[in-house]
Amino acid sequence: MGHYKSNLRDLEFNLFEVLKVQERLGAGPFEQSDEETARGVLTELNNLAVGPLAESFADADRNPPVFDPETHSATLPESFKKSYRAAWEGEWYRLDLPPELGGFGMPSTVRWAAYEMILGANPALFMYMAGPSFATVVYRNGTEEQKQWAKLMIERGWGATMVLTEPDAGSDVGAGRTKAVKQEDGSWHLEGVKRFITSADQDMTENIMHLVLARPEGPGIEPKPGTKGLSLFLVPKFLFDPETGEPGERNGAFVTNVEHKMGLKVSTTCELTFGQHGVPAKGWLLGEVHDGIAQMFQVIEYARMMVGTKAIATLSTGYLTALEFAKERVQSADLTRMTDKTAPRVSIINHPDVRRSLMLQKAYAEGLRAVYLYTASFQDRIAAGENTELAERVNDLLLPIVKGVGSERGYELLAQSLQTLGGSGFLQDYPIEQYIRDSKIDTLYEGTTAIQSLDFFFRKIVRDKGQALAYIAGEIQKFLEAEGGNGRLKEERGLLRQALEDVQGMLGALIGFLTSAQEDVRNLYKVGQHSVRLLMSAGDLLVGWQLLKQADIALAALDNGASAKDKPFYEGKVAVASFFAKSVLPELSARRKIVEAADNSLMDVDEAAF
Ligand code: ST9
Ligand code: FAD
Repeated sequence: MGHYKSNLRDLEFNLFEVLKVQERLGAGPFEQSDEETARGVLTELNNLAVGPLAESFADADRNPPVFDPETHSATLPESFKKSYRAAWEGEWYRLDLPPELGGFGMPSTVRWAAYEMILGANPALFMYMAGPSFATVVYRNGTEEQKQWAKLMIERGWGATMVLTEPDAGSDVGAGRTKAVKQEDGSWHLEGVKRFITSADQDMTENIMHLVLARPEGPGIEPKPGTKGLSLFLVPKFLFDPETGEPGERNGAFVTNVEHKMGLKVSTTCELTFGQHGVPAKGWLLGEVHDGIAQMFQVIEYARMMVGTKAIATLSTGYLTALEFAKERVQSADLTRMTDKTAPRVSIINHPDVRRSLMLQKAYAEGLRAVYLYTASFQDRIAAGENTELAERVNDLLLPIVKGVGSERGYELLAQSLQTLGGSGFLQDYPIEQYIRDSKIDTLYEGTTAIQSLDFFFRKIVRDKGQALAYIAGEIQKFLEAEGGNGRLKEERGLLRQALEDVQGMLGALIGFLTSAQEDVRNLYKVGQHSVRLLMSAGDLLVGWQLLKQADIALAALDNGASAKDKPFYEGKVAVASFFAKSVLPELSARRKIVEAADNSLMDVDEAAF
């Protein structure tokens, strides 16, 4: 058995008992699938994930890729390649493809539930499988010829990358300087250095298609500053026969370094240099429109969902590892008999503090899972053409929560998973230390937490004129008014009502600062000081709501005489919802007070005084 502990029961609960995805299957874009196929996909991927995919997780960490600067190539460990082959040969990448590219027509909810298991078992493996998924973006935006390339990318199993970051352009993508000079044959020559590019070299696929943001130059092209002046170019590692895809000459995009990292070591993080090794780096403008940042955001939105799901998947396996340990490890007497030196020693799950920590881990692991699957349910609505405009807005609003809150809480709570194991948690005998190292990246790439919080406030709330947010607040309100659970969990509903008011209060304060910035522009600093607090609080509100919604369903299942096997599962749902409402949601009132009392003294502190 590998390291990975999946939670298939909870995934199925979310999909079939909470979101009721079966009602969507068999119709419209999901015509090809039914409940049995969906359950079959989950079961098969579960077996694959806990088995062959998880198998190389530790080995590939201890024996990371080797970079050869002479040949500009990275060699991956054999154990990892074996896991990759197992995933590839199962053709699981087809889950992500539309039917016209050979996909299964499976809804986003089922897909992300399935991906959670791959991401929990071996996240880098999922990332190396980006080729077919990125090909769909090429297909959607490309010329007729590029649509054919997209098909070749899938058929021939190429790798793919997203190439934005440069040494001086990280969060600020618009500061990028890599340029693309137009050639007479319609192609472009790229020049510049990109940094931190995931999967930019590996020895598992015959070719790699780089999706590169660069500044176009040439006759008739007006330079524009910032992100709006960037275009998206397709730059293959090897030039290829456009009919067959057969790789030919080496293109001039060379990996010039592979970083040594804290974690996620088997995922190559590369410096990628264009046009500086005596060979031009040929690229082709995607779709012949200079709209690179909008095109790249189609990839970024997917990747942000992936990063959040990866973090939540890792927290879940961390929690289940801690739980198993806590049931077995015997240490100390029960607290009520602490003075009795002859009292029997108990397993540590009996200690109140261990319970508190485990229940908090469970709350975020299961609550955040519910949040990402709820988000995916709006992607299902978009695909089904159901109230598309609103569904897009809500999906957009929720993405920074999935990515920003998922990654922050995942990392924070994994420290608690490790703590549960005591000193043993610090050892490489258990996977949690690697989980922590591998998941730290989730708060950083695809937009740091601060960037997510600014996106959440300025773009997803203010620019949206609060429409998506009003929808979510309305849904929570409806839940509160429905008074489900036959009068049970009343106190918890009151706490949720208060949490909703607190988040609305924080938001009101930030909107006030934004408005008053028209008189004193420095009031914007107050927004900047508290945007992460707002994002994290909105995340807690959603987790609290989703857990209570699940508790209602669990109570009904218990009332209907749940099986002996299911009883503890449903009881756990009620317990965790109550625990979270009572021990986390009240914190939001204090956070609201902090936000409402915001001033700019922090901004007045001299740099030398830090
Ligand atoms: C990275 C990659 O970090 C890490 C992981 C790689 C993994 C790769 C593989 C993953 C996939 C694998 C799939 C495998 C599947 C296998 C299946 C197996 C079974 N939403 O606000 P403005 C656009 S990559 C949508 O003025 P600034 C929009 O077009 C590096 N669009 O921005 C907008 O125009 P308009 C990641 C958005 O001030 C335009 O941008 N790096 C959004 O110029 C300008 O907007 C980052 O993420 C949005 N939320 O620039 C950078 N926002 O307004 C982080 C903007 O007219 N920095 N647009 O609509 C940012 O995000 C900055 O906020 C900024 C600011 C760059 C956007
Ligand atoms: P900076 O932008 O310099 O940020 C430093 C700090 O300042 C952060 O805490 C940040 O939150 C804060 N900060 C910056 N601007 C603001 C602001 N306006 N307001 C508030 N705080 C701010 N990039 C790709 O293009 N493709 C990839 O495949 C890819 N993979 C990666 C893999 C790894 C392992 C790593 C480490 C990075 C990868 N990246 C990739 C790059 C990644 O997206 C960037 O590292 C990230 O966007 C942050 O940029 P930066 O590292 O330059 O940090």
